[in-house]
Order: sequence, then C-alpha cells, then structure tokens
Amino acid sequence: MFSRRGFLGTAALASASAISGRVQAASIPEAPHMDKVVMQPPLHPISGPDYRPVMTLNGWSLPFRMNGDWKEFHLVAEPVVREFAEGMKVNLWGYNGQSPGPTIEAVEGDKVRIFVTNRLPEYTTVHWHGMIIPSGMDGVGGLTQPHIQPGKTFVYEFEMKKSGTFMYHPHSDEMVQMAMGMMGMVVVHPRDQSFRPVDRDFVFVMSTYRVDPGTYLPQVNEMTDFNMWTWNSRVFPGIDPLPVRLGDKVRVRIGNLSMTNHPIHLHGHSFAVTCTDGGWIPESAQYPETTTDVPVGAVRVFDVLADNPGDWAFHCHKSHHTMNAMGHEVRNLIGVSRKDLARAVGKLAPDSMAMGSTGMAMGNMEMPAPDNTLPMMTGTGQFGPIEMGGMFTVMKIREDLARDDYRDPGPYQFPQGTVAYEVTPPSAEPARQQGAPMKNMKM
Ligand SMILES: [Cu+2]
Repeated sequence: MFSRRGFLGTAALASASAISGRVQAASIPEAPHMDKVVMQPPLHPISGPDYRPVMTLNGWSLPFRMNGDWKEFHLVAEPVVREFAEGMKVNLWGYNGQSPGPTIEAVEGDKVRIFVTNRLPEYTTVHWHGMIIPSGMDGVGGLTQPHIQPGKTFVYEFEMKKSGTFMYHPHSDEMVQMAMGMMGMVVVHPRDQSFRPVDRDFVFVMSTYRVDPGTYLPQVNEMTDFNMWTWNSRVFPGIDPLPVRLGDKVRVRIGNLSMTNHPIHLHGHSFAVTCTDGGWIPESAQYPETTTDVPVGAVRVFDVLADNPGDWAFHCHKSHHTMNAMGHEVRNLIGVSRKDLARAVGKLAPDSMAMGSTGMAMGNMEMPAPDNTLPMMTGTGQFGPIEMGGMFTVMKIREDLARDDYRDPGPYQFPQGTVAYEVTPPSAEPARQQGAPMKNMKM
C-alpha cells in the first residue's frame, strides 16, 4: 500500500526539538509515501477508539503511530507528479508523494503531533483550516511561527478538540503553493461512535489549475480562467466512482480550496448538509437539497440515504467545470454554415476541422491534440460517449456490495424496461397548434 522512506537523520531535527523541548530527535516517525492514483483500502485505526475510516477519492489516509498517548503523523512537503487522468501528468507540489496530500484521520479528544518536513525549493508552513487549536500552532508563516525552510522539520502539537471535517494547506507563499496543489483534508471522528454513524464515508478537496495544452506545469498567476477543474487533483474520467451498497447511509465530505464556488449535484436522491468546517448542523436546521454550493475556503458535508439503485451522476453543476482543457475564446457558430470557409482553410491546413455549426457534441470525433492534453469532453458509458470532463464522477449504488468493498462494480445492469427508449416506428411529426393569434387577443 505504501512504501517506507526510512527515518530522517537527526541533524535536521535539532532546531525543532530545541524549540519544543518535547520531541526527542530519535523519535521522528516514518514518512509513508504513496505512488498510486486510485482510492486505497480503508485504514482502520491501530489503536484508540474505533471508527469507520473515511475513503479519499484517488487518495489515502496517512498512517500514524502511537507515542505514549500521542498520535504521530509525518507529512513531507515535496514536488510530485500527479496524473489528472490517463494521458495527462502535471508537475505539482504536494505531500508524501501526492497532490493533494493524504487525509489525516483522528478521533475527537486525540492528542496529535504532526511532523512537517520541507523538501520544497522554498519555505512553507501548514495551516489547519477550521480547527480549534492554540494560536502558535495555526501555521501562518511570519505571524504565528517562522517559515519552515527547505530541509527543515517542524512539529505541530494540538488536541483534536472537536469532531468534523477540516482542511490543511500552506500559509506561506500561498498563492503559488496552493496553485501548485498543496492541500489535504482532516477528518476528526466523534468519540461517541453512536453520533450520526454512516455506512460509507467519502472525502475529497476541490482545486483548479490552468495547464495550457501541451504543457506540464500550472500557471500559478492565473486568477479566474482555469481549464482543469479537479477533485483531488483528478478530472473525469480519472476520478474514482463512489461504490455504495443499496440502503447504505452515505456521507460525502467536500472541501473547496479552489478560486471559485462549486454547486455540487447528486442525481436520483435528495440529501441534507449535516456539517461544515465550522461544526455539525443541528437536525432542526437541516433541509433537503439536491445541489449544495461549496464556497471557497469552506467544507460542506452531506448525508444521503442510498435507496435508489443505479449509476448516478455526481458533479459540479457549473457546466464549464465538467469540461477539460477548453479554449475559452471559441465563438458560438451554431446555425452558421462554414462550408466555403472549411474548404479554403482545408487547403492551407489539412488537419483543420470546421466545427460548431450544429453544436459541439463531439461523440466519437478524434481531434489531434498536443501531447499531455486531455480531450475537452470524454469518457464512455455503456450507451456511448458521456462527453464530460473535470468535476464529474458516478455514485454506483448496488445491492450486493460487501461492507468494505470499494472496488468499481462496473456499469449498472438496468432491470428490463427501465431505460428510456426510442419509439418504433417513429411517430409522425407532433401536431402543433397553428400560430395565428386568437381572435380577441390583444397583442
Ligand atoms: Cu465547479
């Protein structure tokens, strides 16, 4: 599941232990490393209160070790290569081999010690977004601590005062570091296991990038015109599906560290937002929704009863956010005949393609693209092209999944007679009322 990096040398730790006086140099935990891009099996706790582990889409939870009554984790900030979907890899910064970094899971009341080693070419810090912790542990470089210089290791120590869903990210050259993919999620399980339990629990963080076609590095100065809309730095069809057993109570925890809001929509169900990064929402304040807007710098968690079997689209409802690299300067040519133009351009550039006069559905169209560039819309389902990209995946609700089975169950076997169908023979053109206004109508 993960490889071991071995122990750090003691030299790098001298300053950290001198500051806190609580950590011995020899006691730095290992820094696990992940090189897989698919959801890893649930990481059940090795000690302390039990909990149902959260599943990180295309990711993993960071293993910890116990040291006395402290849970110890080790994050390594470093350059990584992230595959957004098959056919496109991007040079990002992240933690422990991936962007986003691993999910940190703990239990309300836990004392945690999080080691952060900086292997970036510039300094960094880690801020614990939404968590109630001492000011000096808040990770704002310059304000609450010195920046962590390259090669150095710092320690954050605090108690997990409340359960919920939080995020972590740098507060150090943060425009660059977040645009490069440095972020992750923190899930703190309630100590009382009977508090709002669920059968399946998923988590992801949303981030956006501008990676120009044919290139490998995000444009970190971009403010608005992104072309890669990602969940856990993956785009459709690279985002894991959410396999769910029929009748399961399902929790989905969504963080947003992108530069805009994302209205997240689940088909076939209604749900209630039960938690934000501020805490649990009382039941009396919950209401049914099918789409919930996740603001920038916020977490929304919804609980849904998966009582409707099938393959249910789950996506951002901003339609441009379910596209991959697209040119935003393309004109709308619907209804414009461009035969003559196409002929003339074809003589100059034989590979060119005049398109758009009937819409932009691309179906099975093959378009030449630069290396390391994904099609704008892609993915294939059992009935044909899905024509999506970006923030889109599928919740797959099946009758026969075992409890900890998160493997992709494949396409849904629709019961006979339950799929929309073509009428045969085709009906006549529907009768329409003639357009003459009614006699006494005043126009
Ligand atoms: Cu969106």
